[in-house]
Amino acid sequence: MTIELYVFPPSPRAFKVMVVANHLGLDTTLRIVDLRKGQQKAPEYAALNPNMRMPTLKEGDYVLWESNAICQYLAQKRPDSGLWPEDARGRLDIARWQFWDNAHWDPACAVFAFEYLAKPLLGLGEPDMAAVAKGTEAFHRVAKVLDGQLKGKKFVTGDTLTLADFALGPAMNLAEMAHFPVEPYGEIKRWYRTLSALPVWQKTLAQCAMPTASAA
Ligand SMILES: N[C@@H](CCC(=O)N[C@@H](CS)C(=O)NCC(=O)O)C(=O)O
Repeated sequence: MTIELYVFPPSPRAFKVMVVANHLGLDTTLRIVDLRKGQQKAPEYAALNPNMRMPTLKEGDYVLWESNAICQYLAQKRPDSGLWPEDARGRLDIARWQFWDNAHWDPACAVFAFEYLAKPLLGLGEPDMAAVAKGTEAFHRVAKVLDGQLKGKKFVTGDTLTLADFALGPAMNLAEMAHFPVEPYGEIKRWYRTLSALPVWQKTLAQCAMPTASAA
């Protein structure tokens, strides 16, 4: 049975589930939810995801939302991948970074994505520099934590690629375009260079090019 992924591909939260599915070699069908057209608010979609946000996974009658939960669901289909190990402490180490993503990293990055990318895309006017200044403070606070964690490690939890990298890396796809103040963080930049050099990362980026108006 194919796994349906409801996504707006330009979003890092869509990229996150798409890159994990690609890495695992899972058979998926992408269903485009065009946020520019408000398709997340369509009654059929809201019936799947009452938050009226994407991504959402559907496999037969089973429906799951929240990108990091979707990544866990996908990874448990390929236990040998190492993305989501069986041992409790290894798994919790990764889950801790997924929670940290939701609570701290994603919201810090989202300020820049909203001000510099979503606003022009949705015709919402100029960036609010007061919001950017507040976001810059929040970004430095979290970036210091991630940069420190990455010292002496190839990936977030050690030398193995896990769901922690797939949770935190996708936001960095926007770093340059959305002016993330990432310059002082050499470890984050080195880690992201490694991720973005993965063939599966490049393949997913190519899939995530902005859907045209007729693609929905
Ligand atoms: N914590 C959620 C966040 C989902 C989310 O905020 N998605 C945004 C796009 S990046 C969305 O669909 N927004 C539509 C809206 O706010 O109307 C996840 O990781 O899945």
